[in-house]
Amino acid sequence: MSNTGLTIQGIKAIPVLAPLIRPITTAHASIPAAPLILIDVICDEGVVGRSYIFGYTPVSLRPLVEIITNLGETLHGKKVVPFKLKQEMDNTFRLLGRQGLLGMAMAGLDMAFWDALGKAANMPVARLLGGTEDPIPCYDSHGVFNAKTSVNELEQSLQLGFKAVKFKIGGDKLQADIEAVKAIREIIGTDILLMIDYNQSLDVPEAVRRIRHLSQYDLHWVEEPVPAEDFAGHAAIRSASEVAIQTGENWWFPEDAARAISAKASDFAMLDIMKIGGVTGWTQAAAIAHSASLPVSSHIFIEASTHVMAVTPGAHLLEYLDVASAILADPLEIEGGTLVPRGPGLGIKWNASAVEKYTV
Ligand code: SMN
Ligand code: MG
Repeated sequence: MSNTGLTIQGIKAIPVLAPLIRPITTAHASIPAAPLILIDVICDEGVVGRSYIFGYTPVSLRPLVEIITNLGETLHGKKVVPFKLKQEMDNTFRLLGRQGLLGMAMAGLDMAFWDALGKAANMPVARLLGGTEDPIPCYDSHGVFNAKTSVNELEQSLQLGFKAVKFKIGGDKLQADIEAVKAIREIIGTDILLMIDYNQSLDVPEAVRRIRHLSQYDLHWVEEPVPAEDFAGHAAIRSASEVAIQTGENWWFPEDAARAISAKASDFAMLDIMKIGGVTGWTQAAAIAHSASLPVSSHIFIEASTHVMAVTPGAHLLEYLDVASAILADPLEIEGGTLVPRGPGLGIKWNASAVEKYTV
Protein backbone atom coordinates (compact mmCIF):
# COMPACT_ATOMS: atom_id res chain seq x y z
CA MET A 1 0.00 0.00 0.00
CA SER A 2 2.77 2.44 0.83
CA ASN A 3 3.91 2.38 -2.83
CA THR A 4 0.56 3.55 -4.17
CA GLY A 5 -1.15 6.92 -4.08
CA LEU A 6 0.27 10.40 -4.59
CA THR A 7 3.55 11.71 -3.21
CA ILE A 8 4.09 15.38 -2.33
CA GLN A 9 6.95 16.89 -4.31
CA GLY A 10 6.51 20.59 -3.62
CA ILE A 11 4.09 23.28 -2.52
CA LYS A 12 3.54 26.71 -4.05
CA ALA A 13 1.65 29.61 -2.49
CA ILE A 14 0.74 32.72 -4.50
CA PRO A 15 -0.74 35.85 -2.85
CA VAL A 16 -3.33 37.72 -4.92
CA LEU A 17 -5.80 40.56 -4.47
CA ALA A 18 -8.73 39.39 -6.58
CA PRO A 19 -11.25 42.05 -7.68
CA LEU A 20 -14.78 41.50 -6.39
CA ILE A 21 -17.93 42.11 -8.41
CA ARG A 22 -19.56 43.39 -5.23
CA PRO A 23 -17.16 44.72 -2.56
CA ILE A 24 -17.79 43.02 0.82
CA THR A 25 -19.19 45.65 3.19
CA THR A 26 -19.82 44.81 6.87
CA ALA A 27 -20.54 46.53 10.19
CA HIS A 28 -16.77 46.81 10.58
CA ALA A 29 -14.33 46.84 7.69
CA SER A 30 -15.07 46.90 4.03
CA ILE A 31 -13.18 44.47 1.78
CA PRO A 32 -12.77 46.01 -1.69
CA ALA A 33 -10.77 43.10 -3.19
CA ALA A 34 -10.32 39.53 -1.96
CA PRO A 35 -6.94 38.79 -0.34
CA LEU A 36 -6.37 35.17 -1.39
CA ILE A 37 -3.54 32.69 -1.23
CA LEU A 38 -3.58 30.27 -4.16
CA ILE A 39 -2.08 26.90 -3.21
CA ASP A 40 -0.61 24.28 -5.53
CA VAL A 41 0.40 20.89 -4.15
CA ILE A 42 2.64 19.35 -6.80
CA CYS A 43 2.83 15.56 -6.73
CA ASP A 44 5.49 13.23 -8.18
CA GLU A 45 2.82 11.53 -10.27
CA GLY A 46 2.12 14.70 -12.29
CA VAL A 47 -1.07 15.66 -10.45
CA VAL A 48 -1.39 19.19 -9.00
CA GLY A 49 -3.86 19.70 -6.15
CA ARG A 50 -5.24 23.24 -5.94
CA SER A 51 -7.11 25.32 -3.40
CA TYR A 52 -7.32 28.88 -2.17
CA ILE A 53 -7.74 30.41 1.24
CA PHE A 54 -9.19 33.82 2.14
CA GLY A 55 -6.99 36.10 4.24
CA TYR A 56 -9.62 38.79 5.07
CA THR A 57 -6.93 41.51 4.95
CA PRO A 58 -3.86 42.03 2.75
CA VAL A 59 -1.85 42.21 5.99
CA SER A 60 -2.19 38.42 6.33
CA LEU A 61 -0.90 37.55 2.86
CA ARG A 62 2.86 37.65 3.31
CA PRO A 63 2.94 35.66 6.58
CA LEU A 64 0.53 33.11 5.10
CA VAL A 65 2.79 32.53 2.09
CA GLU A 66 5.69 32.01 4.46
CA ILE A 67 3.79 29.59 6.72
CA ILE A 68 2.45 27.54 3.80
CA THR A 69 5.90 27.37 2.19
CA ASN A 70 7.58 26.35 5.45
CA LEU A 71 4.87 23.83 6.24
CA GLY A 72 5.16 22.52 2.68
CA GLU A 73 8.85 21.82 3.16
CA THR A 74 8.02 19.48 6.05
CA LEU A 75 5.66 17.52 3.78
CA HIS A 76 8.10 16.67 0.95
CA GLY A 77 8.01 12.97 0.12
CA LYS A 78 4.87 12.30 2.17
CA LYS A 79 1.83 10.56 0.74
CA VAL A 80 -1.33 12.56 0.09
CA VAL A 81 -3.47 11.05 2.85
CA PRO A 82 -5.46 14.00 4.25
CA PHE A 83 -6.75 12.28 7.39
CA LYS A 84 -3.28 11.12 8.39
CA LEU A 85 -1.59 14.40 7.49
CA LYS A 86 -4.15 16.31 9.59
CA GLN A 87 -3.40 14.09 12.57
CA GLU A 88 0.33 14.60 12.07
CA MET A 89 -0.04 18.37 11.81
CA ASP A 90 -2.39 18.41 14.84
CA ASN A 91 0.32 16.64 16.85
CA THR A 92 3.17 18.76 15.51
CA PHE A 93 1.38 21.99 16.44
CA ARG A 94 -0.23 20.87 19.69
CA LEU A 95 2.15 23.04 21.74
CA LEU A 96 1.76 26.13 19.56
CA GLY A 97 -2.00 25.77 18.93
CA ARG A 98 -3.61 25.87 15.49
CA GLN A 99 -6.01 28.79 15.58
CA GLY A 100 -5.17 31.62 13.20
CA LEU A 101 -2.79 31.75 10.26
CA LEU A 102 -1.41 28.28 10.92
CA GLY A 103 -4.90 26.76 10.95
CA MET A 104 -5.71 28.57 7.71
CA ALA A 105 -2.56 27.15 6.10
CA MET A 106 -3.38 23.62 7.34
CA ALA A 107 -6.92 23.84 5.94
CA GLY A 108 -5.71 25.21 2.60
CA LEU A 109 -3.32 22.29 2.27
CA ASP A 110 -6.04 19.81 3.25
CA MET A 111 -8.34 21.17 0.52
CA ALA A 112 -5.53 20.95 -2.03
CA PHE A 113 -4.82 17.33 -0.94
CA TRP A 114 -8.46 16.40 -1.57
CA ASP A 115 -8.37 18.22 -4.91
CA ALA A 116 -5.30 16.15 -5.87
CA LEU A 117 -7.00 12.89 -4.84
CA GLY A 118 -10.05 13.80 -6.91
CA LYS A 119 -7.94 14.70 -9.92
CA ALA A 120 -5.97 11.44 -9.66
CA ALA A 121 -9.25 9.49 -9.58
CA ASN A 122 -10.82 11.77 -12.22
CA MET A 123 -13.74 12.29 -9.87
CA PRO A 124 -15.35 15.25 -8.12
CA VAL A 125 -14.51 15.30 -4.41
CA ALA A 126 -18.29 15.06 -3.73
CA ARG A 127 -18.17 11.57 -5.27
CA LEU A 128 -14.94 10.56 -3.55
CA LEU A 129 -16.69 11.37 -0.27
CA GLY A 130 -19.61 9.13 -1.21
CA GLY A 131 -22.03 11.74 -2.55
CA THR A 132 -23.15 12.91 -5.95
CA GLU A 133 -23.42 16.10 -8.00
CA ASP A 134 -26.96 17.16 -7.11
CA PRO A 135 -27.71 20.91 -7.14
CA ILE A 136 -27.17 22.63 -3.78
CA PRO A 137 -29.66 25.40 -2.84
CA CYS A 138 -27.84 28.70 -2.28
CA TYR A 139 -28.59 32.12 -0.89
CA ASP A 140 -27.24 35.32 -2.36
CA SER A 141 -24.99 37.06 0.14
CA HIS A 142 -25.04 40.86 -0.11
CA GLY A 143 -23.11 43.51 1.83
CA VAL A 144 -24.64 46.40 3.76
CA PHE A 145 -27.92 47.64 2.21
CA ASN A 146 -27.26 50.59 -0.07
CA ALA A 147 -30.29 52.50 -1.36
CA LYS A 148 -28.47 53.28 -4.64
CA THR A 149 -27.12 49.86 -5.62
CA SER A 150 -28.96 47.22 -3.61
CA VAL A 151 -32.29 47.44 -5.46
CA ASN A 152 -30.71 46.39 -8.76
CA GLU A 153 -28.55 43.79 -7.06
CA LEU A 154 -31.57 42.27 -5.34
CA GLU A 155 -33.49 42.14 -8.59
CA GLN A 156 -30.54 40.27 -10.05
CA SER A 157 -30.68 37.81 -7.12
CA LEU A 158 -34.31 37.10 -7.89
CA GLN A 159 -33.61 36.72 -11.62
CA LEU A 160 -30.91 34.15 -10.85
CA GLY A 161 -33.51 32.14 -8.99
CA PHE A 162 -32.28 32.63 -5.43
CA LYS A 163 -34.98 31.82 -2.87
CA ALA A 164 -32.97 33.34 -0.01
CA VAL A 165 -30.83 36.46 0.48
CA LYS A 166 -28.64 37.82 3.24
CA PHE A 167 -27.55 41.37 4.11
CA LYS A 168 -24.88 42.65 6.47
CA ILE A 169 -26.13 45.08 9.06
CA GLY A 170 -25.27 46.79 12.33
CA GLY A 171 -22.76 49.54 11.55
CA ASP A 172 -25.32 52.19 12.52
CA LYS A 173 -28.30 52.74 14.87
CA LEU A 174 -31.33 50.47 15.21
CA GLN A 175 -33.37 52.85 13.05
CA ALA A 176 -31.01 52.20 10.11
CA ASP A 177 -31.44 48.44 10.60
CA ILE A 178 -35.22 48.79 10.56
CA GLU A 179 -35.18 50.94 7.42
CA ALA A 180 -32.86 48.52 5.60
CA VAL A 181 -34.77 45.36 6.53
CA LYS A 182 -38.11 46.98 5.71
CA ALA A 183 -36.83 48.12 2.30
CA ILE A 184 -35.38 44.69 1.52
CA ARG A 185 -38.62 42.92 2.53
CA GLU A 186 -40.61 45.24 0.29
CA ILE A 187 -38.42 44.38 -2.69
CA ILE A 188 -38.28 40.59 -2.19
CA GLY A 189 -41.84 40.06 -0.96
CA THR A 190 -42.87 37.41 1.56
CA ASP A 191 -41.78 34.22 -0.24
CA ILE A 192 -38.00 34.78 -0.21
CA LEU A 193 -36.05 33.90 2.93
CA LEU A 194 -34.21 36.87 4.45
CA MET A 195 -31.22 36.63 6.76
CA ILE A 196 -29.17 39.40 8.39
CA ASP A 197 -25.57 39.31 9.58
CA TYR A 198 -24.37 41.59 12.39
CA ASN A 199 -20.76 40.42 12.04
CA GLN A 200 -20.21 40.41 15.83
CA SER A 201 -20.97 44.12 16.20
CA LEU A 202 -23.40 44.24 19.18
CA ASP A 203 -23.50 43.32 22.85
CA VAL A 204 -26.11 40.98 24.30
CA PRO A 205 -28.72 43.52 25.53
CA GLU A 206 -28.47 45.55 22.32
CA ALA A 207 -28.80 42.41 20.21
CA VAL A 208 -31.93 41.33 22.09
CA ARG A 209 -33.39 44.83 21.67
CA ARG A 210 -32.66 45.05 17.95
CA ILE A 211 -33.86 41.54 17.19
CA ARG A 212 -37.13 42.29 19.01
CA HIS A 213 -37.75 45.25 16.68
CA LEU A 214 -36.76 43.32 13.56
CA SER A 215 -38.66 40.11 14.22
CA GLN A 216 -41.78 41.45 12.47
CA TYR A 217 -39.91 41.14 9.14
CA ASP A 218 -39.82 37.33 9.26
CA LEU A 219 -36.06 36.80 9.44
CA HIS A 220 -34.84 33.28 8.68
CA TRP A 221 -31.78 33.86 10.85
CA VAL A 222 -29.79 36.58 12.60
CA GLU A 223 -26.07 35.90 12.29
CA GLU A 224 -23.28 36.57 14.78
CA PRO A 225 -24.98 39.36 16.75
CA VAL A 226 -22.13 39.36 19.32
CA PRO A 227 -18.42 38.38 19.21
CA ALA A 228 -18.11 34.88 17.77
CA GLU A 229 -16.20 33.45 20.72
CA ASP A 230 -18.96 34.52 23.14
CA PHE A 231 -20.89 31.23 23.09
CA ALA A 232 -22.73 32.11 26.32
CA GLY A 233 -23.79 35.47 24.86
CA HIS A 234 -25.18 33.81 21.74
CA ALA A 235 -27.00 31.30 23.93
CA ALA A 236 -28.51 34.13 26.03
CA ILE A 237 -29.74 35.91 22.88
CA ARG A 238 -31.25 32.65 21.66
CA SER A 239 -33.27 32.19 24.81
CA ALA A 240 -34.51 35.80 24.70
CA SER A 241 -35.42 35.86 20.98
CA GLU A 242 -37.92 34.20 18.71
CA VAL A 243 -35.68 34.56 15.66
CA ALA A 244 -33.16 31.78 14.93
CA ILE A 245 -29.52 32.63 15.63
CA GLN A 246 -26.81 31.55 13.20
CA THR A 247 -23.12 31.26 14.06
CA GLY A 248 -20.21 29.09 13.02
CA GLU A 249 -18.11 30.88 10.38
CA ASN A 250 -15.56 31.64 13.12
CA TRP A 251 -15.48 28.21 14.74
CA TRP A 252 -11.93 26.90 14.53
CA PHE A 253 -11.73 23.21 13.77
CA PRO A 254 -14.39 20.61 14.73
CA GLU A 255 -13.48 20.99 18.41
CA ASP A 256 -14.81 24.58 18.45
CA ALA A 257 -18.00 23.41 16.74
CA ALA A 258 -18.48 20.85 19.51
CA ARG A 259 -17.90 23.45 22.24
CA ALA A 260 -20.23 26.04 20.66
CA ILE A 261 -22.96 23.48 20.10
CA SER A 262 -22.77 22.15 23.64
CA ALA A 263 -22.97 25.77 24.88
CA LYS A 264 -26.23 26.04 22.83
CA ALA A 265 -24.80 29.04 20.99
CA SER A 266 -26.66 28.50 17.72
CA ASP A 267 -29.87 27.27 16.09
CA PHE A 268 -27.96 26.43 12.91
CA ALA A 269 -24.31 25.77 12.06
CA MET A 270 -22.52 27.83 9.43
CA LEU A 271 -19.19 26.17 8.75
CA ASP A 272 -16.28 27.89 7.05
CA ILE A 273 -14.31 25.20 5.24
CA MET A 274 -11.08 27.08 6.00
CA LYS A 275 -11.50 27.74 9.73
CA ILE A 276 -13.13 24.34 10.31
CA GLY A 277 -10.05 22.52 8.96
CA GLY A 278 -10.57 21.86 5.25
CA VAL A 279 -12.60 19.02 3.75
CA THR A 280 -11.39 16.71 6.53
CA GLY A 281 -12.38 19.11 9.32
CA TRP A 282 -15.71 19.86 7.65
CA THR A 283 -16.86 16.24 7.51
CA GLN A 284 -16.06 15.83 11.21
CA ALA A 285 -17.79 19.09 12.22
CA ALA A 286 -20.83 18.32 10.03
CA ALA A 287 -21.30 15.05 11.91
CA ILE A 288 -21.14 16.91 15.24
CA ALA A 289 -23.72 19.47 14.03
CA HIS A 290 -25.99 16.76 12.67
CA SER A 291 -25.88 14.80 15.90
CA ALA A 292 -27.24 17.95 17.61
CA SER A 293 -29.89 18.31 14.83
CA LEU A 294 -28.42 21.60 13.55
CA PRO A 295 -28.89 22.29 9.83
CA VAL A 296 -25.52 23.14 8.24
CA SER A 297 -24.80 26.07 5.91
CA SER A 298 -21.50 27.12 4.38
CA HIS A 299 -19.42 30.31 4.47
CA ILE A 300 -17.77 31.73 1.28
CA PHE A 301 -15.47 29.19 -0.54
CA ILE A 302 -18.29 28.34 -2.95
CA GLU A 303 -16.35 25.78 -5.02
CA ALA A 304 -15.11 23.57 -2.17
CA SER A 305 -18.34 24.05 -0.22
CA THR A 306 -20.46 22.51 -3.01
CA HIS A 307 -18.55 19.23 -2.57
CA VAL A 308 -18.79 18.99 1.19
CA MET A 309 -22.41 20.20 1.28
CA ALA A 310 -23.16 17.23 -1.02
CA VAL A 311 -22.24 14.86 1.83
CA THR A 312 -23.52 16.96 4.75
CA PRO A 313 -26.51 15.42 6.51
CA GLY A 314 -29.00 18.22 7.15
CA ALA A 315 -27.40 20.46 4.49
CA HIS A 316 -29.21 23.81 4.70
CA LEU A 317 -28.03 26.65 2.43
CA LEU A 318 -24.78 27.32 0.62
CA GLU A 319 -23.63 30.94 0.90
CA TYR A 320 -23.16 32.36 -2.57
CA LEU A 321 -20.40 34.89 -1.98
CA ASP A 322 -17.95 34.57 -4.82
CA VAL A 323 -14.47 35.76 -3.83
CA ALA A 324 -12.33 33.98 -6.41
CA SER A 325 -13.95 34.00 -9.86
CA ALA A 326 -11.60 36.80 -11.03
CA ILE A 327 -8.64 34.38 -10.87
CA LEU A 328 -10.41 31.12 -11.84
CA ALA A 329 -10.38 29.69 -15.35
CA ASP A 330 -13.88 28.26 -15.25
CA PRO A 331 -15.89 29.88 -12.42
CA LEU A 332 -19.09 28.25 -11.16
CA GLU A 333 -22.37 29.70 -12.31
CA ILE A 334 -25.63 29.93 -10.43
CA GLU A 335 -28.51 28.03 -12.02
CA GLY A 336 -31.98 28.44 -10.58
CA GLY A 337 -30.53 29.58 -7.27
CA THR A 338 -28.33 26.49 -7.01
CA LEU A 339 -24.71 25.43 -7.57
CA VAL A 340 -23.63 22.01 -8.74
CA PRO A 341 -20.39 20.42 -7.43
CA ARG A 342 -17.97 20.19 -10.32
CA GLY A 343 -14.84 18.11 -10.63
CA PRO A 344 -12.43 16.71 -11.12
CA GLY A 345 -11.29 17.27 -7.55
CA LEU A 346 -12.72 20.54 -6.22
CA GLY A 347 -13.03 21.87 -9.79
CA ILE A 348 -10.51 24.65 -9.23
CA LYS A 349 -8.38 25.85 -12.19
CA TRP A 350 -6.35 29.06 -12.23
CA ASN A 351 -6.71 31.65 -14.95
CA ALA A 352 -2.95 32.11 -15.47
CA SER A 353 -3.03 35.63 -16.92
CA ALA A 354 -5.45 36.86 -14.23
CA VAL A 355 -3.28 35.29 -11.50
CA GLU A 356 -0.26 37.09 -12.91
CA LYS A 357 -2.17 40.36 -13.08
CA TYR A 358 -3.49 40.24 -9.52
CA THR A 359 -0.45 38.78 -7.76
CA VAL A 360 0.82 41.09 -5.01
C1 SMN B 1 -18.25 37.57 5.75
C2 SMN B 1 -17.82 36.98 4.60
C3 SMN B 1 -16.63 37.37 4.02
C4 SMN B 1 -15.90 38.39 4.58
C5 SMN B 1 -16.34 39.00 5.74
C6 SMN B 1 -17.51 38.59 6.33
C7 SMN B 1 -19.49 37.12 6.45
C8 SMN B 1 -20.55 36.36 5.79
O1 SMN B 1 -19.61 37.27 7.77
O2 SMN B 1 -21.24 35.69 6.52
O3 SMN B 1 -20.73 36.46 4.59
MG1 MG C 1 -21.28 36.15 8.51
